[in-house]
Amino acid sequence: LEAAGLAAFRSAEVTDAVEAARIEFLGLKQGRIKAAQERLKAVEPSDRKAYGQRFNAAKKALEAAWEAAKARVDRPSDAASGIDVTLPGSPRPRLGHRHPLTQTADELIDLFGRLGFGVARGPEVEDVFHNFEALNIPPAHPARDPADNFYLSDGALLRSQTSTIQIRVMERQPPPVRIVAIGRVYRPDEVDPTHSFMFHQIEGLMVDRGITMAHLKSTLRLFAEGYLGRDVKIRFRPSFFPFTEPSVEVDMLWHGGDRWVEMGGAGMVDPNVLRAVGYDPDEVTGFAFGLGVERLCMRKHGIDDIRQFTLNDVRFLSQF
Ligand code: FA5
Repeated sequence: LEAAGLAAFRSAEVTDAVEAARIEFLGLKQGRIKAAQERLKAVEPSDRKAYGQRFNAAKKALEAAWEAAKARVDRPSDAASGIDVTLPGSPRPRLGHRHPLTQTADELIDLFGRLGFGVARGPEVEDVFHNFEALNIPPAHPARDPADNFYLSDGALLRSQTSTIQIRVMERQPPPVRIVAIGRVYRPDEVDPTHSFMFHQIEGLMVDRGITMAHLKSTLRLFAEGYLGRDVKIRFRPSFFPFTEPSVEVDMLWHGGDRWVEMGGAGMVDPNVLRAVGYDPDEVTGFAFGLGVERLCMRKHGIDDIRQFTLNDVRFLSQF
């Protein structure tokens, strides 16, 4: 009896099995120990002492085995929990970090912050008024073409440029204004190493009395030197945007490179735009610019394909 009981408690690996063994051997009503105790009455008086001693020892041993089994299943052994404590410690998990574009955005905001620019935001789902109308883009203008925009419904679309934020900021506050805004924009462009259907722009806007192209150029030069280094050159090429007049394309050349690279557009805020938000173009003037964030990041880090930013390849991401 004792040997059978000990074996039952030792082999029990879960609480239910321990309890089953307890009931079989130590149960107060039908347990085998109880039955053995009953049999004590029938033992010849001469043998009773020896039988009693043997009985007590067995009972004690089984009770101890029960306690041990309970302790064992309550706190599973390392083997039962699948942990091998004899293995060497695992290597420290590698720390993640922010996406290169997030790092770039933070850096740009910091640089413009030092030039006195605050930060603005605007919605990615825009209405036709903020994306076109207030930006002096009339209804028949080709920039509104459904083939060049992601329309969601009749009056709503995914913004195609961060210039929408210029309007939202000026609607909210009177001049002077000095802000930058970074955000996603969407265009059904064909994807290639330098074009994506979703990318980021950093928009800048400064409106005050007496703002000129000279302020625009020196702001962008200070920014370019801060971001890419002292030896960077910037160049303005005449261009056209409905919301600026005059308008320029901003090119940059650096580190003795042999090629000017287009970074974005800029210009003096068109008087029609100032009027659309209730500013008086006879009182204030302003400049605005919009630069491609991916392009800036790619130039700085020598990234040759814009698709890398969204592939989520850790071998790429871990380099930043
Ligand atoms: C604009 O979007 C104007 N809103 C910029 C502007 C702002 C002009 C304020 C005047 C005043 P543009 O379409 O050229 O301009 O785009 C600006 C920059 O965004 C480009 O120079 C380029 O760096 C980036 N860009 C444009 N299309 C893509 C694309 N498909 N993928 C990645 N970057 C792009």
